[in-house]
Amino acid sequence: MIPQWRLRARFARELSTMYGREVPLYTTLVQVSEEVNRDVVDRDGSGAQRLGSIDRITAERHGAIRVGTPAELGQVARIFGAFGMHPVGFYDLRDAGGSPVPVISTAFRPIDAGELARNPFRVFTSLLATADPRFFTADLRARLEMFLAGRQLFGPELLALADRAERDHGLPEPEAGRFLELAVRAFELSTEPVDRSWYAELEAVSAVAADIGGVRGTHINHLTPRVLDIDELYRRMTDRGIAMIDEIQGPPRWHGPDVLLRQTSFRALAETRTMREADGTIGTGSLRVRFGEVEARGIALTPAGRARYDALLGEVDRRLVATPGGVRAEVAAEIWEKGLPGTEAGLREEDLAYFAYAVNPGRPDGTPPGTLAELVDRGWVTATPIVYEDFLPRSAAGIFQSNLSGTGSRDTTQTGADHDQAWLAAAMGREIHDPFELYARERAASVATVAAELGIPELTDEEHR
Ligand code: OOG
Ligand code: NI
Repeated sequence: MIPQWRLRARFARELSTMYGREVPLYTTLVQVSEEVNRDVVDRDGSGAQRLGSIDRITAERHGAIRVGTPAELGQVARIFGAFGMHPVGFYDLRDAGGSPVPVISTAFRPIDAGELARNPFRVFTSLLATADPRFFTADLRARLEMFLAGRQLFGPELLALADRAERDHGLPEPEAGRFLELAVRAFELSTEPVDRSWYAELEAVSAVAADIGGVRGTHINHLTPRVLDIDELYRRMTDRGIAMIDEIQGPPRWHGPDVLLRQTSFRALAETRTMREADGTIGTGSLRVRFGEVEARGIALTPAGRARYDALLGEVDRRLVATPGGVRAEVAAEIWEKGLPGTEAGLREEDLAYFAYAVNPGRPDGTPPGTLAELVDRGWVTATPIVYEDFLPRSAAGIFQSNLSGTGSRDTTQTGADHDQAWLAAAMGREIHDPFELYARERAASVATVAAELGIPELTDEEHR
């Protein structure tokens, strides 16, 4: 029996091979990321691995896909469920940032610490909001939903193997190999001709709507390796003459600990595609739908830390409006120095970030103190940061937007369709986990272990609530 985590690791590896074959610039991105990671480990030693082992980081990827209907999303959930990847978090990109995208999203990923350490593969998954009248007129919506209802993204054999793997927590060979082959193929770019006028009609609303509803398949639209120094990666890619998007999304470079997530990407490349013309003849055209992204991950923030992050972003925006010509990265770094503690200890003391606790093998003798803060201060217990495993709505919108050819159109006199997390969960028939709860659970479990080992039954992470 091949356990789910091995299936997941193979899935990530095989998708990466497929994507690298089809989008060679992605392979360059992976190579440069690996070079940077080696250099950072040489430079910083074990400190470089404070947020995950180099083995985890080298294998670490996220991908993104987009689907058109709740039924398709439900099938995606079954396939990812087979790999031990569960929906976490809710992202509404219809209002995020300057040019809105007609999707709501979640991310499929492992949810417990052991599984994440084995292989953290995650897929950001977006559902087209066909019912949102700001984007789709009643007529276009009806034709779009008809088109979507008539396609099949995943065949019965793939889905049956997925259900079996999820139920049995793995698959024997040769079924495992067959399952992986079908799963990878389902996320390749289809070679079927694209109906040019249908695609163009949707593109006028949003390039994302066309990418989802203008074709008869889904596809991985980017894969993202993890890098330990994203500023250095950005420099090296630019030195090679590769045009990256203008900015690194997320927190600025600063002297304090890495928190949350920083991302950047190269723009989608024009790829030749076969097109069906209005008169039925087959021609060629070119579409920009696949790109490459890279990310650096930091410490997961608590709700208070996240509120602080959002407030700091707002302050950066206001300052840039008030003083035009400012460089975002510089303004942001300056605001961050004042707005966020510059050390892990500071983040912990203000309960802005999550840490996992463990008894220090070299702890002192005597009677341990009774609070987590004192236990850490006096060397009884270590606090290791918990990695942020999720996404950021504003960064995600930025990644989407930087890859859109036009701004699309939106009727702002209409009221948006009411799609919240509960709606999305019901649409796919699965619970959506709350990221904060997952991090809090990991912290609480670590504290419970410390309490048991040190014989302090009353010790909890209460001081952090
Ligand atoms: C997803 C964009 C979001 C990220 O890393 O924030 C994303 C998409 O383009 O479909 O992947
Ligand atoms: Ni991404």
